[in-house]
Amino acid sequence: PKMKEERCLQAALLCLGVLCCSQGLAAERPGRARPSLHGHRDKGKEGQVLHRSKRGWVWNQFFVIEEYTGPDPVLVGRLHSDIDSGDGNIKYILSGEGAGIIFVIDDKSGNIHATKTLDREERAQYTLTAQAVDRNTNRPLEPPSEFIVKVQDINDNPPEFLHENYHANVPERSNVGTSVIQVTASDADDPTYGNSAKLVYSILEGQPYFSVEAQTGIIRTALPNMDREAKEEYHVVIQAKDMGGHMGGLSGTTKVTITLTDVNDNPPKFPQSVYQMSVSEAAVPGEEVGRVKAKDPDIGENGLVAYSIIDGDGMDMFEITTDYETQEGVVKLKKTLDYETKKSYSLKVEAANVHIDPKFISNGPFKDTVTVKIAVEDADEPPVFLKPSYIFEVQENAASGTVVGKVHAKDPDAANSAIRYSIDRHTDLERYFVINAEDGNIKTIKTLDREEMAWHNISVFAVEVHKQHQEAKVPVAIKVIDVNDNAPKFAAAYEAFVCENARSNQQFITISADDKDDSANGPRFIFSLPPEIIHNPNFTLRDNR
Ligand SMILES: *[C@@H]1O[C@H](CO)[C@@H](O)[C@H](O)[C@H]1NC(C)=O
Ligand SMILES: CC(=O)N[C@H]1CO[C@H](CO)[C@@H](O)[C@@H]1O
Ligand SMILES: [Ca+2]
Repeated sequence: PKMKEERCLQAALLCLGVLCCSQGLAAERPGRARPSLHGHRDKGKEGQVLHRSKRGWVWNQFFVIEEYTGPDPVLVGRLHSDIDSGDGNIKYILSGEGAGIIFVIDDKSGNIHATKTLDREERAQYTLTAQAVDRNTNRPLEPPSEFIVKVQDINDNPPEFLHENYHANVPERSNVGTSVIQVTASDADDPTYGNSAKLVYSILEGQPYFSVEAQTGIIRTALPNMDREAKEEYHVVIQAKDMGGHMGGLSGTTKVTITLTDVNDNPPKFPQSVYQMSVSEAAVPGEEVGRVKAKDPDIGENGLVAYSIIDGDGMDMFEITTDYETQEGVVKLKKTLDYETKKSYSLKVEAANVHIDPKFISNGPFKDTVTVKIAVEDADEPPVFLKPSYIFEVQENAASGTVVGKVHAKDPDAANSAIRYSIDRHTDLERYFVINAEDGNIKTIKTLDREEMAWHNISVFAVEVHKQHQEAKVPVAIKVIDVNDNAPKFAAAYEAFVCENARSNQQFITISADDKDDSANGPRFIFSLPPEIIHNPNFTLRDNR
């Protein structure tokens, strides 16, 4: 009831003024302070009087409070003509927007009532026409006049944010006061009247990390050095309150999820100071030896790490590459190792961020180093011949059992196991040779004929006594040295003819010979006539040397 009383009083104060003139209508806009006021105060109902003066109708605006829910229709105002003497001869007629439906007029008293609750946010004003006619003749007594009923705002709408939820990003470690996002609320109430739509923003949740500007709704960072690696997401609740934020105002809230985005504020760090790795001396170059990983809590390119070997006695033997998928440094073998030569290596490996933000250079250096110790493991290696190949010589026709030469192989492993030799039988099908399994001496077991086979190219195996799968093979070329064991032979059986009375010294045949032995034991040949014709004066032989 108290509230109702206040509203009625408010309505009563919103009255209508009238000025007069002799002819026609004069309009005046008195605003909220009215120069002439005829307030009629009936019991419990208030209204305004639209007055007729000698100068005709002067209208003003009627005001009716919105959302009025009293028991009786609310009195909007009252039409009154100066020529109305109160005898009931004048009839007031209302037409226009809402006439007869929302607004009804008592045609005798001129009182206008609103029959329905009005909502300013739905419709803020109605244009109506007032007319005064003679009740008996219906003759207009005044020219019709338009007037407006304005629906007076009350604060019946809370502020509403444009979005129920907002999402925003701001880089971690931003300076205090960095703008994050602007949230905006709207209020359906009349922004031109009172404070019903005057909004003030405040932060309900999210302090001390963020703040909001009361007038603009701009959210800013409020704490220095916020660290994404410590906390990435913040839930902020912003309130908008009307009535300028004062008590009794209506409010609305919105949730803002703020995510800190990453900056490169953390250097990579190895979790340990030494890595131990091992690799077999049998490993081939390019083989992976092991991996190291420096941890970087940053993400994306801020966490990218590249690895390099910056020092150590293994710089020539090993290399490191970066596996960008796993962010690991991959140590690989560059050259073949030999356990018997060097049993361990040491590397100094550096991990460095690829992208460095100059703003955070003081958090650096953005790199770290670690020692990688690599042990070379002894591999079970096959025997090794002292030479990659052997060439021996043996005279043809030499007695079976003649020594051709000696091969020698060694087990390179620390175990240095004993070696056994054998001839690859596929390379000595005729079995010209044998080898002493223990000392590697090769001997003939047949006489050799250079003219039949000048080279015997065979292969010799060496195996470890206890690990027969560890086998090596070496080529052994045996050259058969020539012995002059072949007489020259005439190339053909010669037959020659010579005419009688041939001249003396006439050449009538040339003969030649060849020899199976090699050049040292072959030509030049010496030709001579056999003794039985050596004294025959009729023929001579000349050596064509
Ligand atoms: C055997 O080896 C020697 C020396 O490597 C080579 O000159 C010769 O041509 C080889 N003979 C055969 C039949 O392979
Ligand atoms: C030894 C020999 O046969 N000599 C002969 C050489 O030629 C003359 C003339 O034809 C002969 O009379 C020889 O007997
Ligand atoms: Ca980093």
